[in-house]
Amino acid sequence: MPERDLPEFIHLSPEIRDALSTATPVVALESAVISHGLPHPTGLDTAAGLETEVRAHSAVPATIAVSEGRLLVGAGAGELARLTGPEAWKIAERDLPVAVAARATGGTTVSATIAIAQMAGIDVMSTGGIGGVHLGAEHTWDVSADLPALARHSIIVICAGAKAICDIAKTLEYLDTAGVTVAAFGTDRFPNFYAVDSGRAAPRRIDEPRDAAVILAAKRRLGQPGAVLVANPIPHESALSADLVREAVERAIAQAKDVHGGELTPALLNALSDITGGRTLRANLALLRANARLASLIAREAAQESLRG
Ligand code: PSU
Ligand code: MN
Repeated sequence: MPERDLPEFIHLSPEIRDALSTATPVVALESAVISHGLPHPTGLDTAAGLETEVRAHSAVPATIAVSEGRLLVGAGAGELARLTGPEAWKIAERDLPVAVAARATGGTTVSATIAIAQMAGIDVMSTGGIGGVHLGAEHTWDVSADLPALARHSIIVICAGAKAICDIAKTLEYLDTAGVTVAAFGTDRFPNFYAVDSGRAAPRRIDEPRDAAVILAAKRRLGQPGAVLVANPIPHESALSADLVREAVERAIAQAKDVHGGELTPALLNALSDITGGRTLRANLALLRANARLASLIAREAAQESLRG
């Protein structure tokens, strides 16, 4: 969408405005990881580290967040620091209108981040793990809003799979039904966040950053809405074993059995870190960084591919 048509409550930083108008590669980053996904102040430090990682690979980071009802594309360090406050909301796509109206401040999840990124004209977004279909969803109906959002927004999303607390088989089935294009990077297996292999085959495989850009361009020319989801396995040296992850997830779910809604994911991630003596947290940081790096390489290709022609 041309920028002049953007609603008045969306604010692009001068750097992002300039980058988009000169076809400079841009990588959108989420901010729920600062407000809710990681302990404070690790989340804030990590967000700064991810921006550095993107710049080191010749792309411009656009961290997306909500500040007093303004949807920021390229939020500054001061604005991001406010996300560690107790009043910060966890903002999914459906919460955006309420956040605007209530002039709220908060971190955006994948669903809200890609909604805003698409409006701004950004083609690539990087996260740790997408939300998915939760284990036990046949009873709780807990399916992350990230999934239908991926079916609606035209963007490349780089992740290490779905969060380890999800039912990967059901998550893959949902993505199939919803028409989300899914490819693992450099592997035939669908990764499992902290672990390299979820036990499921990846729907498709790509081996070059350019492949992701060409696929999104083709998806758009076919008139298909929705995302290209690139599943990038955690680097081997940082990966945890599938058994360790499975046992920790079982214990975390038991600990958080009375937590529901948007609070559940942050509670489970915290419990996992406690149970594993911080090993899941260290793995989370490593995969976030690896995804930001791959996203930068893909953004460089996307900036060259004529994606919006
Ligand atoms: N994965 C993580 N840490 C996180 C999230 C995902 O390792 O903090 C966040 C992302 O912002 C994702 C959101 O979009 O959790 C999904 O939350 P829910 O399951 O409540 O939809
Ligand atoms: Mn949920």
